[in-house]
Amino acid sequence: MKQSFFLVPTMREVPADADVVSHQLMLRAGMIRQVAAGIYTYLPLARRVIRKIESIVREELDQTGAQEITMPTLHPAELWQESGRWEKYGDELMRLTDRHNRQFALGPTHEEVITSLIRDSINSYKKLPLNVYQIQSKFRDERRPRFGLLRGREFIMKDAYSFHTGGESLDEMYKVMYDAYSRIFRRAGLNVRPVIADSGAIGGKDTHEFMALADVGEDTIAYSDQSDYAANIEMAAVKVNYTRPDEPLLERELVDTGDAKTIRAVAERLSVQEEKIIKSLLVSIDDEWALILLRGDHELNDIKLKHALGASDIRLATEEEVLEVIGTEVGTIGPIDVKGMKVIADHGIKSIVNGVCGANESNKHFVHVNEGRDFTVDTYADLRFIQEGDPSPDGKGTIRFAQGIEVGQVFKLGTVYSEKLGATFLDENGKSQPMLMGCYGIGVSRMVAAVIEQHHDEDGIVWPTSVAPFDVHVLALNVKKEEQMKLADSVYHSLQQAGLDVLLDDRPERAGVKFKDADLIGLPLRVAVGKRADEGYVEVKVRKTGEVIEVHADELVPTIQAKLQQLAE
Ligand code: 9G3
Repeated sequence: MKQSFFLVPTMREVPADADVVSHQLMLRAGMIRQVAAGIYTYLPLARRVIRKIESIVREELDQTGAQEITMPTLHPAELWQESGRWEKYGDELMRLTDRHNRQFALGPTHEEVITSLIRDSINSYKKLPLNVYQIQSKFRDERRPRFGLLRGREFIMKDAYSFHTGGESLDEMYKVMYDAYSRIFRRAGLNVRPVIADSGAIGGKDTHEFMALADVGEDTIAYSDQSDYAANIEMAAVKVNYTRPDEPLLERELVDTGDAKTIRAVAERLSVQEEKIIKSLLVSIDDEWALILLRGDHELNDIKLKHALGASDIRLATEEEVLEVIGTEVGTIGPIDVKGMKVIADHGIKSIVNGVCGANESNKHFVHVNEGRDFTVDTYADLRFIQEGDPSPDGKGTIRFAQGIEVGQVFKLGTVYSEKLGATFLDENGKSQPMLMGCYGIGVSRMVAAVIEQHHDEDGIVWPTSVAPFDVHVLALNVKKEEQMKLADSVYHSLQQAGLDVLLDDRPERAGVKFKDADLIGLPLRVAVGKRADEGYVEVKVRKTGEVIEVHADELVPTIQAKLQQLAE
């Protein structure tokens, strides 16, 4: 491809509204241009990277026996009404009406479409298991689209759906997909950790997310420093055996704490450790009030609370509700003599002796408070967020945190959709059963940004060879010099003859501009044809290592092939 014709509008300046490196570099390297918030045009360089990622995905999925289809992005509302998700998903589901005033959704995911297709085309156990996938645009009206392709409103996803007669078959498929994902991300040059994840609103149980480690990642991963345990922070279990210090129980006292409302303020006011304070939260759990107790230095993990109680709707009480229900302001509520509600405590409370808690009276706290004597807990559960330094739940090593970009997820859906949409099969005994389902997603366009987050330096992108938009960047440093242009052309053609993708910078620009653009675009190898063209010598630079060597044009192809091979290892 000759750059003088190629649509790659590079930019020198860093765009103001791009906050993360991958977004900045994709704009500056002329890979994308925004049309509207969270909506982008993929220019040729980005299109080439996506095509390489898609072919890795297709290779790995096709060899598992998954079958590629393409489902529509326009979904009739009826399907989403049948599954009950038309109402459930509010503003995030993009909706429109057609000329006959019929309602449609722009597909954020395709459980409804695929399940209705399978319901109408499969009904015998003999035809299962089945795994179908597509690579298709998705639409989700994110409240705050940001970070370029990392969180867009229209994006490319590979989504697969599998159908099974029973759990064993689903478990097998889950592992097959899990392993295929590990291969896909490794081949794409991504450093990815599979983590135990929360199945969220889509139901189903086993779920793993594949996290590309990156500081800009929005998800926090809790991982062990001595095993392969890793979990999304929301799901990381806390396995700590709390022991109550064997101090003598002191007489409970009511003390004035003035306007101290936060844990820190109360700790300072009473000169006690935060670990000795009983944090009390008034929470509505499926419209019933409950008092949640946590140690002062711990935070409530509402996902764990929801799972622990099998609740579907959890929310913190507002200030007004606290005043109305308990009769005092937030920050002075506590479990002593609290009426008409359950007291649910995180295990961490067991480590408190002679602790502090709100007195359910304005500006007052109790000190020397002890569970059992002064208040009782109805239910203990693991309710807190895991913290760095906690022991790993698998008993090996200590928990550390890392940020990750979710680039893939695998779910066991169970029969959540097949029951709602009537996807049943006749088993060996001719009995009708709902199919078990799994679903598996990869953020294809998000992967482009994740690769850049993991592969860049101060000069620009450093593409792994497996997904680079081209293999080699040939620069004719001075297109006015006939011998340089001639040699650049012949080098360009001999590399293409060798089956390589080559970008030839034949623009009438200064050498400095060409070098900067080459570093920005980040192709794995750069061949500069300059002053020594008349002796037949060119300069090869390895983008990743900065290594520069002078090579005679006659040796160039084998040298380039050897370098590409080395980089791919
Ligand atoms: C919606 C909207 C947003 C959504 C969903 C539905 C996320 C939704 C979860 C999934 C689960 C898997 C198949 C491929 C892999 C992921 N955001 N999810 O269901 F209506 Cl507006 O998409 N689906």
